[in-house]
Amino acid sequence: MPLDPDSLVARAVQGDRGAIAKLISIVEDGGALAMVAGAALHPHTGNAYTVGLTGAPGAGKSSLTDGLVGRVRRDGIEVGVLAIDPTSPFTGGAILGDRVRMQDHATDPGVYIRSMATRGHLGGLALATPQAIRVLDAAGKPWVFVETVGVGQVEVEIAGAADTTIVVVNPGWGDGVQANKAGLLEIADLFVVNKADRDGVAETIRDLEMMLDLSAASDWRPPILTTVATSATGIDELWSAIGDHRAFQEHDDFLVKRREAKTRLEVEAIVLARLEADVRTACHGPHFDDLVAKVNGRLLDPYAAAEEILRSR
Ligand SMILES: Nc1nc2c(ncn2[C@@H]2O[C@H](COP(=O)(O)OP(=O)(O)OP(=O)(O)O)[C@@H](O)[C@H]2O)c(=O)[nH]1
Ligand SMILES: [Mg+2]
Repeated sequence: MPLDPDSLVARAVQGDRGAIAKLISIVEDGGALAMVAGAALHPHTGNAYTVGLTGAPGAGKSSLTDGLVGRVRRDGIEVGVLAIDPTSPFTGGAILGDRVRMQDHATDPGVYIRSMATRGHLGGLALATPQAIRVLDAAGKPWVFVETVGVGQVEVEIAGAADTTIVVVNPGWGDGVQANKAGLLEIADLFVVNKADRDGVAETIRDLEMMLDLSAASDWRPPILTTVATSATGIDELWSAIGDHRAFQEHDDFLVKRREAKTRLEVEAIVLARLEADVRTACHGPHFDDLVAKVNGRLLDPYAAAEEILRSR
């Protein structure tokens, strides 16, 4: 298959799965080709509605996504799924068998499922994910689900960048201090207490309600739903709650403003990544070594050394 981004984009727009796969690999790799592909993609985007699902490892994000995909497909709507896996060094586009429990949909031409891992380039997954979403958007998927493990800051940010963000918890979530609780509370548009077949559902709902009471008032109070993903219980209600949140945002320009804020953050992150790359280049090599030696020899102070680097860029 030719690597020319323009022809890849033209084919992806027609729904060509090979071209979609190739383009996602290109944006996942980052680099010069990713920039060319991004430019070619951009005019074809802006139609997809994105739903982020995040939560602790094993909370049931993939099972819920699987249920939602099934629900969406019953209406004949096409859907794309990105499973972001920061723990894996690379995927080569392979579906991570166990992590993505969506084998049912693997042969459905209306569903495109892909897992993504960082390749260690600047900006990493935080910059690659919105570009991969744009590939699926350009390919005509009206809905894109993005699953991330809500452990690190970056993953929470990726999930929070969606149009609707679902935070998946399990009974017992309120017990003890958990990393990122506040971060997850902040990005949630909807809470799902999954594994509701286990004990402690009512307490978890009560804890969540209390935390919501304490957080700053806003126009949308995240509803708390309960599901048993393994038996598809509560999936219809979840899909309808997603629809409610979408309708709420599409009224009164909330979605337009949210996407504007997201674009602002994305462009800022790209600038930051480029500047970071510049810093790495500037703080490397014989000139830099020489300045460090001078600082250590008390011939120069660290600020003067930094000044010289910035001046000689
Ligand atoms: N009892 C019970 N088990 C569930 C439920 N939902 C998911 N599971 C099980 O929990 C395990 C993890 O489910 P996944 O859907 O892979 O969870 P995940 O959040 O995607 O996991 P990671 O991607 O690895 O972080 C699997 O063994 C599921 O079968 C549920 O509602 N009840
Ligand atoms: Mg998963």
